[in-house]
Amino acid sequence: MKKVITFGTFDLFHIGHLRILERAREYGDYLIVGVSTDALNFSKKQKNPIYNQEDRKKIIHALKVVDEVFDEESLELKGEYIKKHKADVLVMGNDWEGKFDEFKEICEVVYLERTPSISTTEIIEIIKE
Ligand code: C2G
Repeated sequence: MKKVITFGTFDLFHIGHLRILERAREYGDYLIVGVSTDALNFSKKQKNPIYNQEDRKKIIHALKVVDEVFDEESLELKGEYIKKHKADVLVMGNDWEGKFDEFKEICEVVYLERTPSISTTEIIEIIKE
């Protein structure tokens, strides 16, 4: 079985999130998703996500293309997560292009094009206006 792993916050779940998960799943036959905890998100973006980590995980877990979810507690643990889950492929959006090349020693690393014209940040801005 070929296992694929990917990571993200997936706040205010939208079509860009769905598309990357669908495309990630096509790289293997088992998709594992590390969902950033609220604390990790706060440390990255200095703000809390709109949806808490348990709700974000429930949404991701309910998707047909997702087989397993877990808490991504730290960006520094990515190598450990890849090894622990025995992932063959790491998939990330190309906003992270080149950032995870060090893991090419332990698995295949693939960056996929982001879906244009949609992001959680933009959705929040539009609603605020
Ligand atoms: N994404 C996409 N198209 C968009 C928006 C997002 O393909 N229009 C992808 C991102 O490239 C990422 C995934 O969806 O691969 C999740 O995006 P975010 O929730 O923004 O994830 P982020 O906060 O960048 O967390 O360890 C890495 C982090 O956990 C990634």
